[in-house]
Amino acid sequence: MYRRALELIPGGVNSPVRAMRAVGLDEPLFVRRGEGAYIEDLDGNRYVDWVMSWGPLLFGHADHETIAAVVEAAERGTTFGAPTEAEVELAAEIVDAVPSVEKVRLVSSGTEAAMSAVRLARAHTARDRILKFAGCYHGHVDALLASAGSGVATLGLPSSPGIPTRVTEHTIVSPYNDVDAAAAAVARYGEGLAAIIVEPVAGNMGVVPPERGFLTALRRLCDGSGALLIFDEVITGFRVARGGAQERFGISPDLTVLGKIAGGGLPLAAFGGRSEIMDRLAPGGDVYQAGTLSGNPLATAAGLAVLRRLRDPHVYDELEARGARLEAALAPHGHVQRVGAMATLFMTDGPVRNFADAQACDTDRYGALFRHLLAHGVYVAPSQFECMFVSLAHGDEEIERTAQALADFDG
Ligand code: KE4
Repeated sequence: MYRRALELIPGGVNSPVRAMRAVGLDEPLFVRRGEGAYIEDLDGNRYVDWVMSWGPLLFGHADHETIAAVVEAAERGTTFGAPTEAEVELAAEIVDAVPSVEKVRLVSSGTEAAMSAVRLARAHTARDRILKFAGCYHGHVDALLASAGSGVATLGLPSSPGIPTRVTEHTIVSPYNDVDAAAAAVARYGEGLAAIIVEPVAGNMGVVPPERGFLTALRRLCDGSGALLIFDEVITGFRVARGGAQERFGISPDLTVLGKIAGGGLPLAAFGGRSEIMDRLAPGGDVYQAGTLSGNPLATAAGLAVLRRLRDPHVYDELEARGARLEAALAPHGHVQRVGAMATLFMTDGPVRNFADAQACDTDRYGALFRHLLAHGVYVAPSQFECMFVSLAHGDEEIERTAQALADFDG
């Protein structure tokens, strides 16, 4: 199947990390089905799945309530390109859950949501510059695919061919968890700064929690410079708390980017914030943003089937308890960093405070760990720089299987 895929799809995959090259495999896993905390490959092998499609599946694969809602919606049509009641209901769930969001626009991917939030911030402030943090990923947006130049807080360099340098010249890249560097960047570029965008708990360099005072400092730097604070909560939204990291840490951003869990596993993402900012969007405002499948009836049905269940606070007690049990199982095998139901086992003595620390991990050893766990029926992220995602489908049995496979690895 991979040979056939390679003839038809670049690299045989529709997203690079799936190729599993970062963990030393020359052939990726092809999944036939998922069920609860498990996936099954084309050869019928079953694995405890800690990737869970990179975060969307808080109730596990093929969760019955979600499937039933999608089937019921599909029987009434799959897309209309016109407003539906479900879009309004999903918007209401998001507004009710996420403290800083008064209005929300639904889109189809996290990339689209981040791109739109940046455009809106630039319009609202009539400024061009964006400050982002090395190791944070906000989708493959031209302006945000910028890596740090030499030095600490520098104008970004395109991190991919095909991106004009004049696009990333407006992007400043600073080290995560470094308040002084961020303050220096704002002091140097602040008058032209439209926004600071940050993963409030970083997930794309492995789990790197914000150190005490980091998010508060970013809020203060935005207030002092007139820039907007954008929280990219595509991973953390509805995961680290019902109201995301902004609820957990008590910091209020100006715009929030959401995805993954918000769509219940279907293609849906969103961006939202105060009405005075969001109302700049077309058609009422002059900032253009659009999408054929935005608010798609199947995705909104899946999102509603999930988000409505998150009103039960026991959900987060359970996620925290299971996350803690996973952390205890991982701890003897490396340096673990966890926030709620997202964790990473780093091949280092730790701590991992930023991207440089993460890059210093023994990625060869992580690759060996990945291959060993896969051979023992446990599927973790095929990259050291990703998360393990705990769901309500992961119980003691799945954690025990993982602990046993890990014990064999060290043996
Ligand atoms: P998508 O465009 O992939 O839906 O979302 C982009 C995005 C935005 N913001 C954050 C914080 C994200 O983590 C992501 C996407 N996450 C990656 C894995 N960490 C998706 C996996 C992939 O690229 O295949």
